[in-house]
Amino acid sequence: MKRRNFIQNTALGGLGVVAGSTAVAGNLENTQNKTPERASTAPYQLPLVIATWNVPNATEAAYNVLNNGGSVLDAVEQGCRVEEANEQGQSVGIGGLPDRDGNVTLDACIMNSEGDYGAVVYLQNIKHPISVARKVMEETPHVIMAGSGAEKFALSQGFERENLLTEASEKAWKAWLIEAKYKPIINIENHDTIGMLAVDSAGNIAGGCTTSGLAYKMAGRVGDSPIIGSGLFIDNEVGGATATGLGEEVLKTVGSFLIVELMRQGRSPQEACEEAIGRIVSKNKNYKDFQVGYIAVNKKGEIGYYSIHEGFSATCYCADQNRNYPSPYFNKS
Ligand code: SD4
Repeated sequence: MKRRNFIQNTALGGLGVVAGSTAVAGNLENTQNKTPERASTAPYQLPLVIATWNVPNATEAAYNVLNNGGSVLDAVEQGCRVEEANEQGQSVGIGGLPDRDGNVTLDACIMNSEGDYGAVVYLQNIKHPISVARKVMEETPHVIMAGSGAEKFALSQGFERENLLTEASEKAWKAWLIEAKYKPIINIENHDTIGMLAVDSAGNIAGGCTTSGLAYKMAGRVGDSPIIGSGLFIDNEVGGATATGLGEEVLKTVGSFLIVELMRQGRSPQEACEEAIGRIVSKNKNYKDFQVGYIAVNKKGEIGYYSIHEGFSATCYCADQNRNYPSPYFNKS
């Protein structure tokens, strides 16, 4: 299903708020009936890579790094770079849809197995924010750099300045300007922000998350993706989680940290993702208007993925198979 259709279908649905673990479990069952292509809930053999949306080239690049003896950190960086460089992807890196003033502004973060973290927010003119985030982590005493300072730092590290607004994205923005509806449009294509988690054969975990954020956002807006604990969190003793969708809702519930902490308390990655989505929908009667999707992995190689609405998917390079799985979801109406 194209994500544009997904949004329309969502808007047409008459929804009632359903909260609580029984309702969530029931919905998962229904989804499984509709979508037999479900990843195993049993632990996968390590190494593995899992990412948000249908991004087989990215998971393959990451898996190849692991297979060649590279680190989990290199794996997620290389995987994320594939989507950042893909001009067709209109929600990450070059080709990303701009804010409503026509500026492409990028957010990204990366976290290693030692608990170190680096991020850039509101970065312009640099195609690979995930790599700049890594430089922030490794080459500075800071964890987050923003805007023109982040750009200046990137240039000092040898990154090149380039125009990230492609013809296609400029055209889409100009069409949007005709009505210029203030409301952010999410889920406007069939893949989006990439959040990626990698686990090596020793069980070490790293993650990355990179996005151009919501299309036509207000200038200056920053989402969840670069914020530790919201768009991404890794605890090498437990597991990792990452998010996609309406960042404001992920931020308000500190979703990725929540998932990791739930796994620490004994929940499976699947149960933890469902609980984190349950936390959002039970607090927000407008959940029919936005999408959030989570993926998670634990140290044993169990994976989980769950979203509010149909249309989200996860790509897993697990057990030597690189496959995309439609996500089970909460809203069935
Ligand atoms: C944000 N979470 O900036 C990102 C956007 C996204 O699917 O993931 N869209 O809020």
